Amino acid sequence: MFVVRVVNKKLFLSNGPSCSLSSFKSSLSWWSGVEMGPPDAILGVTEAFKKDTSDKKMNLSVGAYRDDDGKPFILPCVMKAEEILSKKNLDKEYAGIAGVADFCQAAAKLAFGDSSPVIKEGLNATVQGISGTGSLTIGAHFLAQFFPGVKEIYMPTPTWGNHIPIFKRAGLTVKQYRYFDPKTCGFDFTGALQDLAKIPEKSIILLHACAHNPTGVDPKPEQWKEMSKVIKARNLFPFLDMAYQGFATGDIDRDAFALRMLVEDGHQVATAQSFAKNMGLYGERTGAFSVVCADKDEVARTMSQLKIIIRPIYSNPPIHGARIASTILNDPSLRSQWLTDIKVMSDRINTMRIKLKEGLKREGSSRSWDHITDQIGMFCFTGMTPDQVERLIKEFSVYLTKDGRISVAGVSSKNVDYLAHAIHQVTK
Ligand code: CBA
Repeated sequence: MFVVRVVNKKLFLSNGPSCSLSSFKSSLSWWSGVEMGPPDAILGVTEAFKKDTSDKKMNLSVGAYRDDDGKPFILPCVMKAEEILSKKNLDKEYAGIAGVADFCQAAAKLAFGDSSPVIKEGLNATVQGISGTGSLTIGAHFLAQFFPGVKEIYMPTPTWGNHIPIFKRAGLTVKQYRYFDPKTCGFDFTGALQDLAKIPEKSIILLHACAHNPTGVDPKPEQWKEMSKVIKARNLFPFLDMAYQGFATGDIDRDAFALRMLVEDGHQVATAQSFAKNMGLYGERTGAFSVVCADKDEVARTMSQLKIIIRPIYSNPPIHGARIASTILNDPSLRSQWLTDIKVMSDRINTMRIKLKEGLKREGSSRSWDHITDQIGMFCFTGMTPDQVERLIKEFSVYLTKDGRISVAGVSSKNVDYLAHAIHQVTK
């Protein structure tokens, strides 16, 4: 066996001559068969944006809130929570495998509601996750291992691109149901109901709890109720991705309607929460996965298995974001500041929707852009084609995903007119 040492970029093998790393033949490398992968459909756009030198450039790809100066926004409630935390001189010890306990309980209460029987009777098995993505991943692995029905998950068409690999990699088969109607740029209620009614019994259905990504189109409460009936009739297991609570309507309780209604209807649900958007804790990676159990014994058994899933992946989650979120959620005055902060963000997004629509009219666009103001949440699914998107990027330095989605949260009163002009130029 060779002993390999690298000194000054030279590779030394104890039983042979030394050779330079740069002259190392690629055919001899372990990694010569690694093919170049495509850039991420969403995060890859930001990489291209960064290289653009235009002073007019706009990054409307990733769902990240910006203030009206186009700057990242630290929520005032988060700044106050950080002050409180720094005065506490807390240590940096590991959290338990399931995360910061106060945070987990506060997150579950936020999703299900304080008065929910799930909370009152302690029927939630909740663990902290690495933001929404990590929480979905824990859930996906749990379902892949323990879901007693069909190991198939049905997702809306379209859905957030990352849903598909998250669930596939966990071992579930990913299938789809109709959701968005390109003709109306709205919810395809009839198509969705027809498809749900055909899903094999005892399968899993993925639902966006609110502010559907990428379409910005949510079912109305009465449509949710109809869907709940079909989900019940087919005996499906609903898994709700709740990445935008507060961002759809500016009201955290209204945005929890679908989840709470499903629970009231007797569905045993799972949910993945993210605090990236509604607390602006993007890089802190703060989230939670909850699954509703029948009794406390089931909760204990489920918690034990969730911990077994988490331990080999990352042992235990980061503590800082969870402490911030828990401080905000558990302190009445910070919590009310948070509700104001959310409203500020969602109101600004709505103002940008109105201004963009007005701008397109002013530009002379004869198209209907009503969906810009009808859709909700961070995104607008504009209906632009991939060719039009390409022109927007190349000719106007306006960066967005190929599916025509724009993050309205990235538009400001300073560039909304430029955006309207650019969109009109490529769509007229
Ligand atoms: N679920 C949905 C429906 C999402 O849109 C996102 C974020 C997440 C995960 C989960 P996180 O792990 O950061 O908590 O979010 N989606 C994006 O905002 C972006 O953050 C988006 O632009 O689509 C992303 O990662 O793609």
